[in-house]
Amino acid sequence: MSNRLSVKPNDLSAFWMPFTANRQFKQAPRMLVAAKDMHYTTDDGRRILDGTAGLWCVNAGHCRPRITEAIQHQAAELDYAPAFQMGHPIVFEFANRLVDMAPEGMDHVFFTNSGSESVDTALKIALAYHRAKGEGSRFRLIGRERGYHGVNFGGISVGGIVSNRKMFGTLLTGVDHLAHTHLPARNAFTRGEPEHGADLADELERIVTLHDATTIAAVIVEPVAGSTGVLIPPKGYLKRLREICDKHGILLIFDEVITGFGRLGTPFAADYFDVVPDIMTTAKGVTNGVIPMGAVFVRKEIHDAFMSGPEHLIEFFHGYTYSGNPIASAAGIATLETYKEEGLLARGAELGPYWEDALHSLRDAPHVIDIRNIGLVGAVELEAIPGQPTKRAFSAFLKAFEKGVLIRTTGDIIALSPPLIIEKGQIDEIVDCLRGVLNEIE
Ligand code: PXG
Repeated sequence: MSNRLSVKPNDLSAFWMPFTANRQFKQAPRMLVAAKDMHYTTDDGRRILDGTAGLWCVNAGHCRPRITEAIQHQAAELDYAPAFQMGHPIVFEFANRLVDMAPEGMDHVFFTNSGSESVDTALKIALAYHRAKGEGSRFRLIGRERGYHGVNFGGISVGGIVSNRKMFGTLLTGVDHLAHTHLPARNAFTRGEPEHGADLADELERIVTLHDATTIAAVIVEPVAGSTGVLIPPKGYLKRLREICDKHGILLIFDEVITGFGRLGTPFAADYFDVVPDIMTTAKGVTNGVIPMGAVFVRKEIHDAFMSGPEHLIEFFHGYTYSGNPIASAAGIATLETYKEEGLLARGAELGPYWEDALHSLRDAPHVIDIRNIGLVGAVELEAIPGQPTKRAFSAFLKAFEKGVLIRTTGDIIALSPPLIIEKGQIDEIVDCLRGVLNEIE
């Protein structure tokens, strides 16, 4: 039966929902029917404060007129153009604007449709780059425990979230993992970057010694690990990784799908930590989450290594039907204009101290065993109910939704990443709601 006019609980079976407890949801659906700025509206007419920018993507807030209008206009003017061996002006314009705001030297951008595709694209660029340079023996990819790099086979191979990997066979071969950087015994309740753990980057030297540098193509990490529950890199950790990669000719890939476009109060995490990677994957905030799109930034030398051979030949055998789609590009340009006009890429830095104080005021609330924050990202880690991991945080999620605030949970960690347009009063609202939730749940 069509769901167009009304959605009733017994109409929900056809859609197999992603990363969802389908049976629980379909018994008690949580339906969003509209959104504006910092709020969603539910099908029963309640306003929900968005504490997660959708899924870490709606950085400028919801239904922003400039973005909506750009999409409407583009859809009426040029809806689709072939992406291979043809071009359209707006995607070139968008690429130029992205490169202008990217860290120094990241002069080229390859478009995809999601974070997962950006990651697999970046891994393929890394492998093909070494081969183009005559170093085809560099086939290994190094990820990190607890890393999230989307759900495609490359991404789950270098990723380190067990439940995302264990059901799916052998994955890519030739992959190794660094240790994660979560050291609660030493770093719990740290404000911002933790003091302890930079030495964990030296694990890369151990991996290099084991496999030999000439077999390693790239290391990929999230500068701040998001999905696993917000793990902030120890002071100096990323600089150390950069040094070790440089020493051994290994490419460093930052997966900035969450950290890109202002989440930390700088355009990219590379700016925040003052560490420039060789390849940077983005998605989500590149179009304010409104139209699916991803963008992979690469350094000039990497791009240029492909630009050899006869000029009529394709240099890189990779791309998607919707790479640089005109409507997504229009949404992207309007998104960048919105960020610029409203100073949103720096707002995480302005509001950061207020956000930090507000979050850490929950330190004495029931069940809380750690609080972490950076930019406009936060995590409140709860003690798991013995024998029932994830249950307590999931109850918190349901209770917060009931009370009118959208949060995300992963394991027993509450993750927060509001739109960058959030006001101080709304930060208080989120924190007050969480305090109420923590007092009420078991
Ligand atoms: N890399 C990183 C670092 C991500 O966070 C992806 C790749 C994949 O992006 P796509 O667009 O393929 O989903 C992500 C996605 C959460 C949550 O609440 C995080 C993501 C997606 C959905 C939920 O932690 N990150």
